[in-house]
Amino acid sequence: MKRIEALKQVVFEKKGFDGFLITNEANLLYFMGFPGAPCILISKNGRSVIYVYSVNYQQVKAEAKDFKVELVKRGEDLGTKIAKKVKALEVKKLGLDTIAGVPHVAGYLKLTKALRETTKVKIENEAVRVLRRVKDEGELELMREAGELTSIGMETAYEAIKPGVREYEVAAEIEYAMRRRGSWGTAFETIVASGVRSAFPHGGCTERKMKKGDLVVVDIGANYQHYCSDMTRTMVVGKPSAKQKEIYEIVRLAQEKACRVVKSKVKAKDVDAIARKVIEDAGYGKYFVHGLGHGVGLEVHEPPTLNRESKDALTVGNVVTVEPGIYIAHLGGIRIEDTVLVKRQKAEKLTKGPYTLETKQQT
Ligand SMILES: [Mn+2]
Repeated sequence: MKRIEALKQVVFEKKGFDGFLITNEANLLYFMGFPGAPCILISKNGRSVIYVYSVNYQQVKAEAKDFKVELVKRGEDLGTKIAKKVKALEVKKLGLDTIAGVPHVAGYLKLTKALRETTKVKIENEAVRVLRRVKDEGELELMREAGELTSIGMETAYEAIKPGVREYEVAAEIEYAMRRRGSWGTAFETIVASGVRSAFPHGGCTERKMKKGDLVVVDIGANYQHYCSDMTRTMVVGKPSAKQKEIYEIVRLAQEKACRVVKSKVKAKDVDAIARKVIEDAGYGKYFVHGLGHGVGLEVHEPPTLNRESKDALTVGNVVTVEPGIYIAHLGGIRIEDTVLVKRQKAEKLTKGPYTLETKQQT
């Protein structure tokens, strides 16, 4: 309920709305703590209402004690029902968040049409984002656990990678290890990209068999009670070559230097610049083809953004990734990534693992 109160403060006091409709899935999780409802309506002059279809009615009723729970009956239209409520509450200016940057189109159109004479409907995404990018202690506890589980997964990757093993087999070992220790699932699709495929930053995972000398990019994340983590290590099957070690060292240094400057009040683009400079100075600037990092929380990619164009400044309680990489088409790719918590001084790493190309299977 504290979070709803904080949202009311922002949207009603600062932004001039008198009603707000939450429809974004991650936002709903943030305010409810569990999935299962299509939307929440909050208003200045009434109790917050959770709308729910009959399939989840009992659960929501049991768990969402601070809300009024409204059942959307079979055959009843959600948009019409909300419009009626908005009118009854005499909401004049209704804010609305969106799903993946766009409003739920059909519902949005229906709502604006139904309310065209009584209520102004306006998309407002910043309000919840501003709240969500600063994690509270409860969230941090979950994110530390997600980081812990991810680190266990990575340890498994160091043990599983060897000549002849397939990418999906390594992915299965990783996910199994995380699950065994309490992970609720993965934060995103596990990446185990070997050989030439390691040069694709989002290489996914195929049936390719690993060969001696292959670089392998392993990018994984556990999900713990809906909170994500994100971590990458790069390994070599068998013994790394001098060239692979040389490039690895550049990426490692870029990552270390960037991690060291992550703290409150620092500009996100300056952190990107520090990592980029290490890679540029070594002559590999054009092979670092993405931004340095992104916020992590209920979603694996959320604000703030760490890249050259970012206008974000870091604040205490942000959780972000630091993930420089070098990708060379014929040679392969190397990326090192940790999820870190921004503090007043030195950042706290939520993912932990060795910074080495060498697997545990040196045969
Ligand atoms: Mn990432």
